[in-house]
Amino acid sequence: AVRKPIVISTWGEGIAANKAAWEVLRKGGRALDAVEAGVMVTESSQNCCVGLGANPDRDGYVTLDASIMDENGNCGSVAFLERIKHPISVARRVMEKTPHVMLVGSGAQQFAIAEGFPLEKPGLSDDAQRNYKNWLQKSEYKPIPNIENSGNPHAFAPRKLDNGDWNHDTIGMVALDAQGNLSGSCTTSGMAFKMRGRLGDSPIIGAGLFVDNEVGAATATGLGEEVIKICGTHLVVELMRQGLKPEEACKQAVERILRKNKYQKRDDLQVGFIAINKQGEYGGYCIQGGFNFAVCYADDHNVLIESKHFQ
Ligand code: SD4
Repeated sequence: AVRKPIVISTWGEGIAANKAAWEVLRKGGRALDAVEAGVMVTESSQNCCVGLGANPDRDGYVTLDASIMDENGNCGSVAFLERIKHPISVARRVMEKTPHVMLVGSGAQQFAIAEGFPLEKPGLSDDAQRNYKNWLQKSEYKPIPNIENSGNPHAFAPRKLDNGDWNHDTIGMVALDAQGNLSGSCTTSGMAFKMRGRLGDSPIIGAGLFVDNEVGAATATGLGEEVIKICGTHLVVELMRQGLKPEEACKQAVERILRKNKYQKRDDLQVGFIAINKQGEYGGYCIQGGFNFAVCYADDHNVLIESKHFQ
């Protein structure tokens, strides 16, 4: 039997995001509406690391990336977007109201304003301000692995940022609705203290997010550069097309990244994928322990699962 509707999303914040998505799905709503409503919760959350409250780039500006994809293979994305609270909704407008797939930077911001999105005040949240000040002391530019809790003795110890948040900056969500249609969303502030202008995988269709309504849907988190290099979520979906279950497809995509890195243990390398298929089966896989994802398919079933990781 097909398990539907179902929604899954990355990290601990996925629980709250799933809740909002579930409100749409349980009433028979469209997966697209669910994945937008879901990640908007994370974008507005004050104590999280996605959206305008997040850590800035190394020049001190918060720049946001987001993408969305529907059951018809339509997609929209925004990148390097500043001072707009809900990049995911702007991405959806790009998909629905323009002949384009991606808008970036000031063009994306102009479009958002023209669509009625408020231009928020510049500046950093108190937490981000503090994190940035700390970072400036050394101004060290290197990725830090995204980890929530560490089951892996070889991985970095779990880390909390000064503001108490776990160190990750993205939410990705994929859903199957009661009609059997798939959609997905992904929204991020990108890697903290990234170079100005840097885009990660999240706004790139086929990297941070991919949906094929015939097969399944996948989203990614972690070091975006590595996800882009293998067209990560497109690969996961194509592996499911060949018959792999979601977890196995995620695992093979992770192994592709590791193979490219010659299986060298790199403490700065974390990538996690999650995926669902048309049957409502789901799974995830990551490089280092400490990646969780949230799974919801009933009013009383919204749980955090620790992803398996490379050993
Ligand atoms: C990026 N993939 O911009 C994002 C970062 C991330 O948890 O997932 N952080 O590369």
